Amino acid sequence: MSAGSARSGASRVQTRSGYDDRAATVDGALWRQAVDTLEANWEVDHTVPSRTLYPHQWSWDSAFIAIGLARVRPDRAWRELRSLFAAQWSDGRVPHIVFNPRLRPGDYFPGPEMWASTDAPGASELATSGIIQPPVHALAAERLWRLTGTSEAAAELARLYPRLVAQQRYLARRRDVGGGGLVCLVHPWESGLDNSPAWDAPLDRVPADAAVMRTYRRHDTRFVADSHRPTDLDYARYLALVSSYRERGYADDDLAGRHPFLVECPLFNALTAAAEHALAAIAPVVGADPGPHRARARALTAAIVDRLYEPASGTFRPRDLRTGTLVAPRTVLGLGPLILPELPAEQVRAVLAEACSPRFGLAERMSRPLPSHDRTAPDFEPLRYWRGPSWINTGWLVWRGLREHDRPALAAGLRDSMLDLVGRSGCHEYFHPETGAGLGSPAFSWTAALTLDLLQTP
Ligand code: 2M8
Repeated sequence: MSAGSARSGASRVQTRSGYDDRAATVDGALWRQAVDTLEANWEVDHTVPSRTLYPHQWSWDSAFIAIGLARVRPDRAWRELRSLFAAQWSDGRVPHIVFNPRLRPGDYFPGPEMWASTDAPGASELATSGIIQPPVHALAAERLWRLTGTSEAAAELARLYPRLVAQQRYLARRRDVGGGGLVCLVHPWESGLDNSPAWDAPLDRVPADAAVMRTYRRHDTRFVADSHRPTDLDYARYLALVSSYRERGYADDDLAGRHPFLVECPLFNALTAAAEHALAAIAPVVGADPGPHRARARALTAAIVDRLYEPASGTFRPRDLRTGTLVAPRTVLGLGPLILPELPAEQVRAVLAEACSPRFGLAERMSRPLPSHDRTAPDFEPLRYWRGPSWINTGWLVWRGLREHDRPALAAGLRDSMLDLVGRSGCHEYFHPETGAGLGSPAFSWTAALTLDLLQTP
């Protein structure tokens, strides 16, 4: 089915949820499916990424979800952000999972007992994880404000702004382990691209034995084939990293001296800089000075170019602080800096060349969806999670970057490809990068949310 046929059809639609459907003049079936997915995943004060696989609240999922809810239920979008930031720690970190106390133990692994967050100094009273995820929330707040602009929205923004600032301060002050002005990640889960080939080499040095997984019950492989998920050895290493961080109360002092996994990620850092741009836009609304946000965005952009760009290959790649080198794999993480408005022309050209190469296949008319990993690489795996499959959130970020740098034809090609994918296969978590078949959870919230945003942005 072509993009056009996937998106033709209904005029105004009546949704089961009673959501505002004024915008559904085209693309009706897709719109309705996305709206119904979000409705089904709504849980009191937040949206679960998936009822089966991820039944709690996740940090960057909530930001993407708020961007979609802004189109249909701005009240819920603000609620989503409010409930996430209610679990912010006193040092400013926003935990990557906020656990729902109403669920039973075993509904997700690793659950609250493994994280033991409430024992940590400065932690939230709510049970959470102790690690972070990319800070997409300021971007979501800015979008929400722009799309609504009501006095209620201004009040929400005023409440959220100091929390967003504290989140950025945590990243700048506690996580600059490398000393070059960038945020360092201490766990692959912090990147959001858990088993990306980018993390293979740094993760290899984390001592762990896959056999340890016999003592636990993985939750994910009850719902999804083993071959579509991280391996047991990956999980053993993920747990070893959680233990290492937890044992010091999730403190960030002396990470360089003791923590085995330390990486600077181009996507995470680009999103941190994008958050400063969003805060600069928000600041005047709440009576704050945008100047410092602009300065930090500029400094982060310069540090990303300085520390993560390799002129010889023309690529951005994560830096492994344990070796001081850039990792070898060319993954979708390297396209992330395109969202930076002040990315120098040379790097814009380089990222576009990488994206349009056979590795990622970006084009005005795309024959296959954007993969999460270089499809010409020997370790490209079309079914295994972040090692090849196509994801709507990373595609959406690249699409935003293309619009930012005034590439409307490429942006339209990518948008059509994403809408075609969801139109054909549904609101899946991820998609086969060759056939477009749906993979992972079949009712995944950020796919639904960002589909709404794509449909509303011609
Ligand atoms: C995936 O990660 C979680 C751990 O955080 C998992 O595999 O159990 C990732 O895709 C991550 O980016 C996402 O936020 C999370 C929930 O959708 O699932």
